[in-house]
Amino acid sequence: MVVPDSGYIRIGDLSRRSGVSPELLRAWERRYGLFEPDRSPGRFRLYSDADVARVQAMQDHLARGLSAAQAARLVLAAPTREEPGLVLDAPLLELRESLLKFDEVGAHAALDRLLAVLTLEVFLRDAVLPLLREIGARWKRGETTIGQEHFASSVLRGRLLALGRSWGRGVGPLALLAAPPAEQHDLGLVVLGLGLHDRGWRVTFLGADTPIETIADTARRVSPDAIVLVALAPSRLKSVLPAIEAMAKEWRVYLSGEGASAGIAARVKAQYLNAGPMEAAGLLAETVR
Ligand code: B12
Repeated sequence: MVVPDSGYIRIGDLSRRSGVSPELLRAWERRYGLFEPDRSPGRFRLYSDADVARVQAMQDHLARGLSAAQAARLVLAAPTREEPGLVLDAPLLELRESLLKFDEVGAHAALDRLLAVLTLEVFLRDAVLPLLREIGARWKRGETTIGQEHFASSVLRGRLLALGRSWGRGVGPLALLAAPPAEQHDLGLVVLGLGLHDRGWRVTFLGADTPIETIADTARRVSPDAIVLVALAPSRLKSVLPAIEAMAKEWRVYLSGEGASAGIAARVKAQYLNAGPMEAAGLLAETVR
């Protein structure tokens, strides 16, 4: 039996901290044995920090499209992270909670803590990207409002762009990064830019919803070593294929994001960057020198 104020939490707190309803938490416990809570003297279930981490891991796997049963198998197979407040877990939970509560100051404090202990690569790969995907998955399930999603992505975007301040400075190869008309998702491009800058590249960032002639015009002005376009839906590339083909005759053009494919890239003689933004930074740095 456990003393209630010894760091253990009740199911309502676990639910509030994770954003998962108590009913679903009980279902995960019953069906998959995801937790084995201790009991308070009053027979209430008491959950530990390791349980909080398990819920978080479960959410990450679900956000990647796994079924609940598959996700639970992976979580149970992973070594338990018993220690609370491990480098990533506590500030990441704090960041997520702050963003969902529209608490900008709290979110920046959590980001400060993460940035103080993580390398840029780990920060982006293990904190920012999984969080964005989780927020997207929650929004799709109706658990997060559009306001929460917009707020979270704008706080994160601002912070990431601040990390990219002066990424145009230096002497390394230059990447021109843009999303074509109607494509609003540019966070992956920002992450790519940070990954490239970390590898000595310079970045000219045009971002979301850029007219295709503007991308070509900018390329003529800055002479990039690579142009990377991102699209999460194929339609946003298909409407501008002739212009991309013309650009690919003069520059090395890479197409990325879920809307790109090897087929589309081949049609316009561009390269298909079949990777997430962090891996893409490594690939580009390897191929373009
Ligand atoms: C933040 C966000 C927004 C923000 C974007 C802010 C910004 N400046 O980027 C706003 C609020 C504007 C937005 C709008 C919309 N969004 Co949105 N959004 C997201 C969210 C939460 C995060 C996106 C993100 O940056 N992820 C980080 C990227 C890097 O990870 P990823 O998405 O898993 O991408 C993979 C690949 O596509 C690839 N990749 C993606 N980008 C890049 C970039 C580079 C350079 C490279 C190399 C690779 C790469 O790498 C990843 C694999 O490792 C996602 C949820 C999610 N799953 O991510 C939804 C999501 C992308 N959005 C979605 C939708 C439906 C919309 C809207 C249509 C909603 C609406 N009805 O208005 C609009 C579309 C607007 C438009 N015309 O573009 C869907 C996309 C479905 C689809 N495939 O088309 C998602 C998946 C949500 C969901 N679960 O349904 N969104």
